[in-house]
Amino acid sequence: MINFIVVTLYVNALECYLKRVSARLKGADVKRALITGITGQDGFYLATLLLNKGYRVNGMRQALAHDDRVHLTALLNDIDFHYGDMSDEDSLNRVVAAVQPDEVYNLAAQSHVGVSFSMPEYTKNINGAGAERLLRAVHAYVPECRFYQAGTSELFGNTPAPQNENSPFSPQSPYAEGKLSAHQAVEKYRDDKGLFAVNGILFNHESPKRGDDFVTQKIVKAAVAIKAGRQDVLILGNLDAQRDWGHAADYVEGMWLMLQQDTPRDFVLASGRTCCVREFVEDVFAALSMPIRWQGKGSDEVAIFLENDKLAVRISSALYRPHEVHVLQGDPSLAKRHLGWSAKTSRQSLINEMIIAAQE
Ligand code: F7E
Repeated sequence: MINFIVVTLYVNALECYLKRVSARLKGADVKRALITGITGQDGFYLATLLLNKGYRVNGMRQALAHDDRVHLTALLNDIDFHYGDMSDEDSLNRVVAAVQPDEVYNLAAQSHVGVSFSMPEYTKNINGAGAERLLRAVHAYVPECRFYQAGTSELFGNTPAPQNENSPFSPQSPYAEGKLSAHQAVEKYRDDKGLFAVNGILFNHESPKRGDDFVTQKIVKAAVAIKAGRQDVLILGNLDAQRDWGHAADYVEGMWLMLQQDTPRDFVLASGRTCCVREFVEDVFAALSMPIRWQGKGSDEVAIFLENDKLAVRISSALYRPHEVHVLQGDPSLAKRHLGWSAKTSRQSLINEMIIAAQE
């Protein structure tokens, strides 16, 4: 059995490698993709998917003092990188004109909702005006190109769950305000200018590549460090927030599918399930065989390890957001019907995969 699995993995890897080599050799016949924000979590999974489909993948990256391609190490030789920035219209024009992409995936963003309250102007410039700059460049240089905009469930704010494509938007943060203007810019370029442009309204999606400041990765890495004796306690903000968490690898498949349709249309991608931060914490500690119990209320709530009564989690009110989005739970039925898409990875498998990666 093990031999069979090893051979299958080997054949799959060989097939992907041959597709990439043949894509490089075929040159002009091959589809060209441009991914902004390629150095983030979704950039890694999307680049991997497109390379395996034989695309020529171009990635836009910022000129930073450090090499920000750490997630992409395994793919460095397969991606063509271009310097550019969502705040710099000339750079976007230059990159789009040089690449002549068939498909653009705009994943670039200041993606941290909490940070957006401290940097509202910057966030709106990158997430909102930046998307419109890129749409302008695409419309000017490659009007036949298909355009994917990374939209977000944060657009719904506190609109009652479950949220779908018809639920009203009610942004609660500068992050969501910026994303709303990007969403509207996509509609404008699609409806008024005939561009094949779509908004993917994606609910939270995580993976071992998730940044350390997002709550899932923060919980997983802290729990692993506590187990290894490298950290004492996990400090969190609002435990009551409910999120619909899926695996990023599943969601990039949905992005690609949206651009393969006959007509452009916006879709919600979500698992359809939700749980609160508190439950996610319990699941992570349980997966590490370190069960906890909760006691107290509000900012005095704590979690205690059952085994030794030691403190596991406490709250810092500094980590609360000025405005919170309370319950996000997506209804992905339209994506299921039209794209044949669904979120395959369970929350438990996601947690297990993140734990294994954090332990390496
Ligand atoms: O927070 C609560 C926090 O920062 C999730 C981005 O990809 O998904 C992500 O945005 C929840 C919030 O993600 C801590 O208040 C409690 O309610 O992991 P997060 P997010 O804000 O949901 C959406 C769909 C996007 O589009 C975004 O780009 O967890 N929470 N304690 C905490 N959150 C953080 N970060 N840190 C805490 O200590």
